[in-house]
Amino acid sequence: MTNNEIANILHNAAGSAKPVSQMAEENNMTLDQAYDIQHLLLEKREKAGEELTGYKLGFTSKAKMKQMNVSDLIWGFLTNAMEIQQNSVTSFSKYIHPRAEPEIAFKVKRDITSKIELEEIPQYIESFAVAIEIIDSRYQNFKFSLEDVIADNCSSTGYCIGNWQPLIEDLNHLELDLLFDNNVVQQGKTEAILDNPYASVVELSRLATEKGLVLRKGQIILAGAATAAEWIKPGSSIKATLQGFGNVEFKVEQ
Ligand code: OOG
Ligand code: MG
Repeated sequence: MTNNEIANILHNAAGSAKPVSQMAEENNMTLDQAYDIQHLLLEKREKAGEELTGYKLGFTSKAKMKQMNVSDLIWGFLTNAMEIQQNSVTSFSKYIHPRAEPEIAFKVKRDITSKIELEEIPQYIESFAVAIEIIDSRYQNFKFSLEDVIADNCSSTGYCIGNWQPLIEDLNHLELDLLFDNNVVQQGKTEAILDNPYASVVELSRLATEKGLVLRKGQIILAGAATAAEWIKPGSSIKATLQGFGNVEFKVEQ
């Protein structure tokens, strides 16, 4: 299959909420090719009127790598159609088999055009917030190889961001939990994300600018889950709490 054929299958699977088979192995897909397919997905969404709002990282915590049995950092794109407003209601029927993850989001302060270092974070990032990501693999049984998941835009589906907070020097050692109907279902610590969530920004700056992409002022970055992901049940209230920095919540209707 051509890259565009694979991208069409994944694009339609997302649109119709119907899962498809993995395609990397039978097509001998390389990592570069997987990112090219991901880029075609972005073009298809842009053609349909969606706008790029930022990027996400995946497998930045050991809990996630272990859960999905994949051990390399991955990144994908986010669009405005994926945003879920705080305290709003989203419909379960839009998804195939959605999972939720507690995350930290960052907002870019100044265009990032090359790899930045940890010390430069305050020059390039203006704020952070507690966030929830909904991931919804387009593959049957939520099973994939590294190439398959990258081609599928790293399972990106939805994100909900809490109130933006001015940057603090050290984001480590904060409890970051996921709650369903106010019961804790996953408990994590911020440093589970690459030993320092700010390291996600550094990694993305390297990976994205290697591909010639600019991380634009105002765009958001999801640093990757601090814990394993939890299956979303229809009718639940999904909440993430970040110790000392509030929470973010939305509801999934039946
Ligand atoms: C891939 C996306 C992983 C994260 O935060 O680690 C991810 C998946 O598990 O489907 O979003
Ligand atoms: Mg995630």
